[in-house]
Amino acid sequence: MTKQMSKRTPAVQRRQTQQLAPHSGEPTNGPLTAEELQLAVRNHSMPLEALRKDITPPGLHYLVDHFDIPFIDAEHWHLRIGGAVQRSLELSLRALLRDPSISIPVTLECAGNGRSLLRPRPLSQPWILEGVGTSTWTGVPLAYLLSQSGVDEDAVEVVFTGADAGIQGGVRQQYARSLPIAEALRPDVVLAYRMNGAELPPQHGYPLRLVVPGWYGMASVKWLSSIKVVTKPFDGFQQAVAYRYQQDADDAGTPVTWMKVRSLMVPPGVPDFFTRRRFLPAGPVMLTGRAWSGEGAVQRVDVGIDGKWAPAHLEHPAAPFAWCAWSMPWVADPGDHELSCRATDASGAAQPLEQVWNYQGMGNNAVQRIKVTVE
Ligand SMILES: Nc1nc2c(c(=O)[nH]1)N[C@H]1C(S)=C(S)[C@@H](COP(=O)(O)O)O[C@H]1N2
Ligand SMILES: [Mo]
Repeated sequence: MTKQMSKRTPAVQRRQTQQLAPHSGEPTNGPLTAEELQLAVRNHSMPLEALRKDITPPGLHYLVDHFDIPFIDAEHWHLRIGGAVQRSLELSLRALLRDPSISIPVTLECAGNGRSLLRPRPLSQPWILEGVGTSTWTGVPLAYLLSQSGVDEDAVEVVFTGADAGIQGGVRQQYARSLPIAEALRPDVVLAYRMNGAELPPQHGYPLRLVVPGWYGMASVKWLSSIKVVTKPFDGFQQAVAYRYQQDADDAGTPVTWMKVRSLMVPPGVPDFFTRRRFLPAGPVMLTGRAWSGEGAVQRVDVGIDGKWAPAHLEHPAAPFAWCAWSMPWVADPGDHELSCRATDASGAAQPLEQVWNYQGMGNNAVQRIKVTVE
């Protein structure tokens, strides 16, 4: 096994993977650590009651910044497009604002969403279930700019580098990710300068970010400083080491790409402050939520009441890569109950009832379970 892995894993990548363990720690069943708390308060999630809205209201969209937020002076900022292109470009924000633009509602979800529910728990940003949000992104289609620069025939990927820098897994880096050329040329991949009609907030990538509809959030590079077309697959840390489905630290694994199918429910009733257990009166209640998938449109959502499943009513999404609303009436009878929801997409994939574990805690789309007390 080790031999086979070393054949598939470049030496530099293996060295980086080995460095991952001492810096982030082995998965644990122990209590939440101070480091996880520190990450959790910087990188906030979306309160589940915001699932009521098609578009997540300002400030409630989830947030993940690996390093520090770079505060960029847009007057002096330029986007560089180069590498395997016919014409290198250097564009100011003012120039980009004059280019053709699109506005597109997109549901973004962090690939680590659900991580802290895994047993054992991979140590990183300790998402529970709410690492998600939907915004309308406005900006220039990436394909338009790539057509302006002209892409060489032997191009295989496009590398996006952010202005934020730091150290992860012992490796000093600027946050950078790549996309296969075919994905980069999709008409709906956008270089966004507006979020829900307003200027991009500093924490969401001002002055310009990439948005890749359907992919987990790590692909949507914020604070873009350069775009480079390359003729060999990119092997930067966030591509080759982080964001992989691995069984252990030495497993080269497979890359994290499209969002898996998931549904979430607005917890009904009111919460207890400390435990967040839900309390509601007996009688009819409308259970509602949202569902999405990057791998194929959501086709059904089933709602489970104490393990008995029934299909929910499903609405059409506002756009192909925006979540859709679902609802199901329930007559709550007194006592303790467990509510859950489970989506199935056009690829035939359904959310698992039990966890599917991996070393980095990626793509845990196991069904949500909500404990309620009906009074
Ligand atoms: N430059 C840069 N881009 C980034 C990140 C980052 O740390 N730096 N985080 C990524 C991750 S892991 C996610 S899930 C999304 C989060 O986007 P949001 O904070 O706007 O919700 O941004 C991605 N783009
Ligand atoms: Mo993420």
